[in-house]
Amino acid sequence: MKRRKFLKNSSLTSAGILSASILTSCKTEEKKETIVAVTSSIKPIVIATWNVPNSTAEAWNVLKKGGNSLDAVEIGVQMEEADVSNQSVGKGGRPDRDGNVTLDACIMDSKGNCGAVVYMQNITHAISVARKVMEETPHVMLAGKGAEQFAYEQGFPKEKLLTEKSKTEWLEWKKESKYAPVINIENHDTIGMLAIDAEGDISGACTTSGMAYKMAGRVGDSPIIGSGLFVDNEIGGATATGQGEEIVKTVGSFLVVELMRQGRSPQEACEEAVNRIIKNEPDYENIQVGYIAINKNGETGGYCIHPGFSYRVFSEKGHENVDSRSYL
Ligand code: SD4
Repeated sequence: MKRRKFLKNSSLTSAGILSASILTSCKTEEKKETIVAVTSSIKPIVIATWNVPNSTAEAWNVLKKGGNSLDAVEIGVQMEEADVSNQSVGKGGRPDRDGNVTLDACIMDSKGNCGAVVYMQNITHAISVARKVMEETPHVMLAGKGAEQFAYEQGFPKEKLLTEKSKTEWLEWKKESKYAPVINIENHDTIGMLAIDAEGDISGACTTSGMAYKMAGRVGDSPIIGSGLFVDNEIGGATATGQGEEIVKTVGSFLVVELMRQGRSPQEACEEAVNRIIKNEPDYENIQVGYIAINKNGETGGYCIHPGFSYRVFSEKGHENVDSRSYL
């Protein structure tokens, strides 16, 4: 059989959708010609943990103009970092038990490059410092004072992150100093975001102030590549929220992506990753963990231990908040 292949690329539509059709013409020995059309279309999409419509809308704006997924996730999560009413991310975040707001963030692009900052103070846009670590240094992760110093060198302004509201709540907490994170409240709203652009490239970002009233020096899953976030451009991406210790112990986001590589859907992969935590953690009823995932085809999924977790999806089909399925 002789094969001739024709590749036909359509141009970008106004909605930012790139579609490619591969037409394969097969000539049989009997000179009968059959045309097999294989159509694959790349549709930009962005998803994020929790109900963060401003962030997903901002990221979608980048994608619909033909921007790349790395810019989309960075600009998207910056919205939450700057929003002082979100007390789990950036400025306004709840402090550790000593009253210091310390930020963790990481970013990963479609080529497998990544950058992270951990335990960084006084800088609002931890995600952008993480991106600078990725792009401007030979390293993957900078911590504490080193990360802060690097941020100043890159031109980031020094800012006070502890707001009056978070300070008042912390002072109230200090009266008993009981460390008992309230499910879906004190560990709520860490933003993990995944996007696919018109080229089909996937990037992800994750940023948080971590668990409220954590020990000084504590770092969770969110800035750890493979735990709070993982992207493999051939397969898909995953990101996490909730009690970071459990996510780190199971290398959760990497696990979700590897499960998708083995053929699971994003939904099935998130469910299996949560099940692994439950299997090894007798105290799971007092813990919240949520995963979201996206695969190369733009299919999405999410799963968590306790009800109450949701994730935001923005695609050409619209903008919606999806209540995640849960184990309990
Ligand atoms: C952490 N995973 O530091 C983060 C907390 C979180 O929504 O997700 N908050 O463990």
